[in-house]
Amino acid sequence: MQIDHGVSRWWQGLTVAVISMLIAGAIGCGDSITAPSDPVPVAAFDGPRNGEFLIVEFTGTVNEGTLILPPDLEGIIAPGGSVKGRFILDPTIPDASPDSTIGVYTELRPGYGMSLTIGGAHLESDPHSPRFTVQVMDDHIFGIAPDGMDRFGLMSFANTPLLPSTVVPTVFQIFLSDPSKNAFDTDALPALPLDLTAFKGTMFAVGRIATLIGESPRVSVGFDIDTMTLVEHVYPLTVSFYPRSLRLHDRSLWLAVRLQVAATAPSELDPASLRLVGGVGPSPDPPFGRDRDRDGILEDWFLLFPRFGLDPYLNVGMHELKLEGRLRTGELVRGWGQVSVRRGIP
Ligand SMILES: [Ca+2]
Ligand SMILES: [Ca+2]
Repeated sequence: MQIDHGVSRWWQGLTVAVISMLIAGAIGCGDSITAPSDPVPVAAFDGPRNGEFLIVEFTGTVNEGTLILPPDLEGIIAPGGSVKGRFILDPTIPDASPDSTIGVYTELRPGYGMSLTIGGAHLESDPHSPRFTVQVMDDHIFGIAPDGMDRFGLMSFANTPLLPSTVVPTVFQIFLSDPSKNAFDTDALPALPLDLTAFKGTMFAVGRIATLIGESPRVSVGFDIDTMTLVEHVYPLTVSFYPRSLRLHDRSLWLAVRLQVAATAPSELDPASLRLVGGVGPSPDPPFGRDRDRDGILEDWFLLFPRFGLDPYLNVGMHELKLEGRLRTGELVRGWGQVSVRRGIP
């Protein structure tokens, strides 16, 4: 939804004085937030609610290896079928292994993990309680590599059923292997996407979904990885709304938003790119900032969003409103802030 230009002119009369009153809490901030309602479920592979993350997509092909399918997936997955998936990881997560030849980056927070559409079937890391590990081997010596190997591994140990079947694969993994040991020089998380030419060759860029032997019903599907693409680098945004309590159909012209960008100064943000609840853009007036420590860098930004534009998205109760935009360098910023909504003014 775009904001009409005639509406934009309403903003021209707003002065810094008004915004200052707002920031000082002089108007509209009297209502406290009521108890939060049930937490909003994490959207499947839209990423975590509050964290920095990368979204990397891959494509591939079901290979000619062992194929075991439960009856309800017969004909839905077949050799040569297409594979498309993504993984979501935090590029700042620390290495849990002191061994300098292997990096172990384990994610238990909701929203991280990987997903896969294979033929007509779909699988994801558990969106609420993932057990997702990224493994980076650099000249690492282990069972199948007595002379050492470089390898990038993705492993998801807690998964949803492989829909439309009820089978839950315990094994959901991807390995990009380089026996020449040239792919990595350290066990640090590499820049993504990876150059797959470093891993090309028979069985050097493969994935598998499977149940463990003894689990029933059984599934085992192997696939080759053909491409890898970085889709987004997302930074969290801290968002607060003023006022924090709204009435439906309020005649107020605006809702003020205070925002902070983690890991970067808000001046790196492109204010015109911001969209509230997916479609409402801010006033074109320059954001008003606050320099708490008087070092010349604004820590907070205040922007105004047209209040009436939000009504189609609101009903009575607690809401977490999403604010999304881009840094001037192109990365996505995303955050949620709470407002409570009361019945409309008659
Ligand atoms: Ca290590
Ligand atoms: Ca190496």
